[in-house]
This record gives sequence, C-alpha cells and structure tokens, in this order.
Amino acid sequence: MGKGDPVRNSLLRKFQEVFGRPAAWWVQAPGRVNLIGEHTDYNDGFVFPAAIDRYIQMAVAPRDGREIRAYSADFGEMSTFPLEDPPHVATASWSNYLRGVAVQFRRRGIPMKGMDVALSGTVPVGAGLSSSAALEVATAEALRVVAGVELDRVETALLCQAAEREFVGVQCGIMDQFVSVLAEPGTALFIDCRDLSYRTVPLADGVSLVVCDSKVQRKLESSAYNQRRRECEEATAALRRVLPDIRALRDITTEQLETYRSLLSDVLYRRARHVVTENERVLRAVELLGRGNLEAFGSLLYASHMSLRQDYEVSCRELDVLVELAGRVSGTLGARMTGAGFGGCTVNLVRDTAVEEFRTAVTEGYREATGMDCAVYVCRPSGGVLSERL
Ligand code: NG1
Repeated sequence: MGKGDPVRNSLLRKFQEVFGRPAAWWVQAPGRVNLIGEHTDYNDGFVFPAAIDRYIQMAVAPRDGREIRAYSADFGEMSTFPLEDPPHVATASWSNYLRGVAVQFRRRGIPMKGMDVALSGTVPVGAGLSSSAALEVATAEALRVVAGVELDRVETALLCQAAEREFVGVQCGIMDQFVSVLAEPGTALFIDCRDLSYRTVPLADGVSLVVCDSKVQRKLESSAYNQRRRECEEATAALRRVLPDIRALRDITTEQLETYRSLLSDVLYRRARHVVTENERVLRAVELLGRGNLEAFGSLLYASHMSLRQDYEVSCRELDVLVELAGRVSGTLGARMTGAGFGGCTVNLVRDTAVEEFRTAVTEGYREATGMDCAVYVCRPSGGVLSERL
C-alpha cells in the first residue's frame, strides 16, 4: 500500500483522469487462501485461512448527492447507481458487489454519503482467492470512511456476507469476508464458524503460501457441493438418534463416530469422518503453527488432501497431480486442494528458498501429465482491510 506502489499510483492517476479531481481516500482489502479446514464451515466447524498480498484497491472521494459513481480500471467501465435501493445489474457485473453492500448499509441504518470510486484488483478473478469478498469489504470500508462512521469489524464481515448472499445470490459462508476484514500481517486466522470467535497465529518467516490454479473449471461443483451438504445433514440426523444433543457434525468426536458407525451407510460414514477428522486437524494445525512446527503442520495439509480425496470425494485427477508434484520438491512442507474441489486450486506451504524450483517442477510436471498449463501465485500472509486519508 506504500506510496511507491505502481498499482496505487496508476489508480490514483486514473481517478483524477476519470473524475477530474484528486481522490481523498485510499482503501485496500485482501483476497485469501484457506490453509486447512475444508467443508467444515457449513458443519459449524473450524477454518484456518490467511489473507494474501493480492488486493482490491480503491481510490475514493465523497461527492454531493445520493449516488455512487464507480469506475473499474480493469474493465474500463463506469457504473453509476443510487445509494438507496440500487437495482441489480442483470449480467454478472463487478458492480453488483458494491450495490449489495450499499443495500446492507441501508438495511442496518448505517449512514452513507455519495462517493466516486476508481477500483482495480490484483486478486486473480475466478481462481478461488475470494476477489468478490475483497471487493465487498473494500466497498464497506470506502462507504464507512466517506460517511465518517465507526463499524464493528465482525459486523462489517457479516454485512458483506449478507451482500453476497442476498444481492449477488451466492450462499457463501463467513470465512472469506471475515478474513478480509480481520486478518493481521504475517498471520493466519483461526475461525470457529459456530460462534465466530477467532484468533491470529503467526506464520513463520521464510515460507511462502503458493497457490496453484489447475485451470480446471469447477463444473460439477454446485450440484456435488449441495449433495455433500445434504449428506452431512443426513449423517447428523442419524447420529442424533443416539446423541440427541448434537447440532452438527462439529459436535461429534472420532470415538463417537466409530462407536455408532453402524448407524451410517458407508458413504455417510466417510463424509462424516472427513468432517470430524478435518476439524481435529485444524485444531492441531493451529497449535503446531503456534509452536513453529512447520513440518508437522505441513503433514496435516497432506492428510487433509487425502481425506478430501478418499472420504469426501471432492478432488479430481488434476488436483491430485498438483499435490503429488508439489510433494516431490524437497522444500515443500505441505500441499492440498483448497476450496470446494472438483477443480480450482491447491495451496502449498513452500520454503522461500525452494519457490523457484517448485514453480518450475510443478508447471512442467503438470503440463506433461495433463497437457494443460497451471498458474502459480506466490503469496505472503497479509493484513486485513486498510484505509488511508490522502
Ligand atoms: P470456494 O470453493 O472457495 O468458493 C466453497 C464454499 C465455502 C466452503 C468451501 C469448502 C461457497 C461460496 N463457498 O468455497 O463456504 O464450504 O467451498 O470448504 O459456496
């Protein structure tokens, strides 16, 4: 976010060019990658994401009147809409994320003022790195600073999640918006998805978070995702007959699952086993990272991948290839698929000294095995949303 940042300088120039005056505020919100805790959020479980140093950035200034004029430098497109009841734009437009956040401000009675915004992003779009959450969080921060109001940080994340669910129409969990607001530099963020308690855990120096995009479109994703959610509910319902107090798979221990295994079909048992063991892995991962034990932390990433692959059955050949290639590089501490699965990305913990070797080995190996090119993003754990008066 420093003054020498070329993205920042070019966006500030763009603002001046488009709106004919200088910006008054600078806002940036990060994308994220989930280190461990997959398919746990909708089971009231634990997740452990980190914000990454890829951002949605905004140059902002207040304007008279009850309108937002937003210019996307990436799309070369202007979108103007009223603060009160902005209509939904039919096409899947970046502008809907801004509109959705304005709707939530209004609904919650948070004061708003008109503003001009020029925005651009370094979060790869469609790569599973949550550019949409970053866009929502940046918008909320821009609206907040322009109106000069205080907003609780957890409330901000919830408001942005509501914007995505209600206006954009994606039934997302809270993780993405939460980490984009609350992350702190150099750390990962442990989140309990039931009560939204959280804590930061420092990520040791000398390691990078490397994201590999398989470039496999997640075609099966939504039907299979919904099916997995249903299976978790069915498993919970079956176990509730003998454990009446449980509300979600979060409330089951491995011992209980083994004891009552006969109540579940093989598929439901394996789905439940993934969720139960994944929650345990997250808790251990948080503890191990806290103690700086990167090797043991990394093995949990591999274990998570195996569980997602065999028990939850949401991996695919290309993701398995990426994880296997990563594991052959000696400086890789851990690797696994991240996100819903059936394509998308892997997350890898790689020693800084091995990053170039990793890039070459994985890119070439992937091309050889699949005939496709993957994208490799080397990331650092970043802080959450920031704003600066210019
Ligand atoms: P991705 O694939 O990152 O969008 C999806 C869900 C998450 C979570 C993960 C699996 C949406 C919008 N997001 O994440 O809430 O359930 O799968 O851990 O559906």
